[in-house]
Amino acid sequence: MTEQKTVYLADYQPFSHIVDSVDLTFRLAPAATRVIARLALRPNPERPGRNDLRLDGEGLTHLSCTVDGQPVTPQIEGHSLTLAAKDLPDGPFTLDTEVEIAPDANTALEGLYMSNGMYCTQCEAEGFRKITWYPDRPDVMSRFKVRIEADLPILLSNGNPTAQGKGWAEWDDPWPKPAYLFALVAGDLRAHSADFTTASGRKVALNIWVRPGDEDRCAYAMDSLIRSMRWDEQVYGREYDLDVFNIVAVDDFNMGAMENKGLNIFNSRYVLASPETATDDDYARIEAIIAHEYFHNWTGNRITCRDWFQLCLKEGLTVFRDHQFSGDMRSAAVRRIEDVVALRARQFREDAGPLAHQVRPESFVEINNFYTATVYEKGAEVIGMLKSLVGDGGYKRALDLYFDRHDGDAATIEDWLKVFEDATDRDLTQFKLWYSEAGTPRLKVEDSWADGVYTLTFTQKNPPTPGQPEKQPKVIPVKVGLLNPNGDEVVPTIMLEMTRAKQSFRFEGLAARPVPSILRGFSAPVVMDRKPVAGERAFLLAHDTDPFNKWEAGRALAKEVMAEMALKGTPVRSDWLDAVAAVTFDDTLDPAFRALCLRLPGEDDLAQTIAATGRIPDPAKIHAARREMAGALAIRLGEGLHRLYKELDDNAPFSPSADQAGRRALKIAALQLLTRRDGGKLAASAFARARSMTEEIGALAALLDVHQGEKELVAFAARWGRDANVMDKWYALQIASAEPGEAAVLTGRLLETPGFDWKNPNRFRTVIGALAANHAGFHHRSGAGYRLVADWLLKLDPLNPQTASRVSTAFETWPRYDATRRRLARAELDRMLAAPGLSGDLREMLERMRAAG
Ligand code: B3K
Ligand code: ZN
Repeated sequence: MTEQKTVYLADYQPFSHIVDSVDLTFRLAPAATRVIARLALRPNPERPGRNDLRLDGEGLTHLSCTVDGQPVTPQIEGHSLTLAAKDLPDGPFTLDTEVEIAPDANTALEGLYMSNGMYCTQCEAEGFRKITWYPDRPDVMSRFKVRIEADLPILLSNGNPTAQGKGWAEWDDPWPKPAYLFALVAGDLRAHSADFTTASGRKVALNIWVRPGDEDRCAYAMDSLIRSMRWDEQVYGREYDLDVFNIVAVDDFNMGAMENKGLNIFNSRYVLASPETATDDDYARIEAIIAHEYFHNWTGNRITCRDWFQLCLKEGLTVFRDHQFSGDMRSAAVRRIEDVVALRARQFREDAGPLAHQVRPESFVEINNFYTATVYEKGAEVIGMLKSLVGDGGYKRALDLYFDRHDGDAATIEDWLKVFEDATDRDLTQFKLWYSEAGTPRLKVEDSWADGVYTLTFTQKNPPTPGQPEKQPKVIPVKVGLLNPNGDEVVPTIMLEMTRAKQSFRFEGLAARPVPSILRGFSAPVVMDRKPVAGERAFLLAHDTDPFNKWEAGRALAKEVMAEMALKGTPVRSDWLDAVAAVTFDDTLDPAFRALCLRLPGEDDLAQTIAATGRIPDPAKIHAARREMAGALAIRLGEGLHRLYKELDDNAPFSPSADQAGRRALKIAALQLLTRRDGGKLAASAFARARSMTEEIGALAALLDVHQGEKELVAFAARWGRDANVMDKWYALQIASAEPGEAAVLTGRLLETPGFDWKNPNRFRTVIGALAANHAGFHHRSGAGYRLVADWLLKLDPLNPQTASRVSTAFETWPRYDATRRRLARAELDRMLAAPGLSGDLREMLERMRAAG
């Protein structure tokens, strides 16, 4: 069991010693790997007096320890090794330790572990302590040299290779780094290789390492890497700084990928792609994650975090950078819409529930529980606002200063904000509240028109969150444009800067009362409250020049209609149907954008919206309303839908380009609606003719949606049964389209299928995640969904606490439902909490969720 201890930001103290260098030798063996470490240490002048040396270590079999060659007997207690100050030299000294670890018994996938016969590591946040005794904290940066001994063909670590022979290899990383960026990989791997020459002429060897047979599925990841490297040079002036850059694909991995210096380790799902196996969404995700991890080389590795409370310093910024990159590579408008959809689905949901926390938390029990949508996605939004406030030029000056001033540092949010203050002369005291106060602000918008003056009045409310009952007004950049009644833009986008609880802005010189387009580009992560003005949303969907707000108008209208249907049982509204029809058949619009407009709001999203207005969402009614809307839309779009489908169903050779992906998205959206009318004829033939995974999965989804597709499911499994990452789609799709009352049973059955490897994080997350995402199924009033998820969390937790803990967020919305559902969910939370031997990871999450009622 993990030690349960709360850590506080306020308690930060620099480490007692400086680690000038680290020399590691690994003698790899599955059950008994020897780790020999030599640390060059000296007292840290920032910590006056003589201090004990306390190193972290977890699950290590301690073998020996010497100081300057003399055996010493350290005190080993809990998860630390301590050498008393009196036994240590007052100047530089060498500490040698030797431990043994068992990678093959490591099911938590943190530290050094094995995946399909290959050794690999995951050290962020605190996994290095499972490898050797070390000050496992990000502000201790040191120069690492590594020697690996193993009877395996490929032996990799960070930095540059310096020497190798049969059964051994040596690596040297010239850049000081914290231990969480350490990595080691050893196995029988094949490379997909390429070269890159940096702007200043440095030659870099690029390799993507995969299992034999997967080499031909790496081209897109490699192409994404090369584009990322170029982009970071061009946009941020950041060059790569080693002779090699290695990426390794691993099948058992707790998250997406990891930015280890010079040796990124990836979940194989986010590397391997071919048209037959990867959907367009997979391609986009691979591009984004490859870029994200690469961008960390500067924002995370060269400049790291002082402590884990500063996690958003590297994650928020790196997400912001990968969003910018994807926007430049693809349609920026479509990317922005997708990012906001994800932000609302994950971060707004988190912010509205018992797990709400600050972008920079001030305390934690298990740091792995804070790799959240708030730290990542809201962290990125906060930077987007900062950029809007200081302008593109100010942003560039601030970032240049950041890299200049802090290269080689372990920095803080204060350091980050200071470069903006120094580069732009702006006081960011109030802005900093975005980092220290949790919760999604609500922005009420009212307008008036009198004597030729148009006035917009904004009121902000910052709702209470756990531990933060009172909030202060925030700085909110509100980008606004105004349209005149015939649809022309009369005031192009301007930024209104809101700093008080209530504020009005006046517009003069307008001939008629304008229609406002507010929060263009989603300029702040807030929920906008605006009483629907008849016809305004349909008008904006037709005329807004800001693509985000154009889409947003349609989305808001759809949500309004769906909420009325679910709450009052009203029929589908024809103004919504007409507005969507107009966009669907507007050939002047980007197909990807039209596909987004055809996508109905999610059921969980609607439940959240309903709950936020103090009402109780009924999952069954929301589900029925959504289906009814889809059915009505299929009828309203009529024959035009068929024409559209035919028109998009061309024979162009496959390309993963955003353009083609957009056409495919619209084609599949059309197919899914058509299937509601023809009972599946077209979809069955589309499945048979599919030339890409996007088409194959799109047709299958359409069939399952109307309870067809049995034959196709069998064919899919026969074809892809040996490819676990592809089969994940097969599992997810079935659970997603299961009837609410059957979803849990089906999920249980799939988990129990012989050969289904639920211990693999991808499998577990896919299947349980699909049930959690089947809103009406997970929240079914029988309680079967809650029970099944709880059973499986309890089963996984002893093996892999991190993944169990992450998946437990399925329960984070429980307080928003009716008394019966709340009672059922609470009982499951209590049952899990009472389980003996619960991990610290899962316990912290369950306790925080349980505290909500
Ligand atoms: N930095 C890693 C995440 C580590 C998660 C540790 N539980 C991946 C990323 O954000 O790029
Ligand atoms: Zn990251």
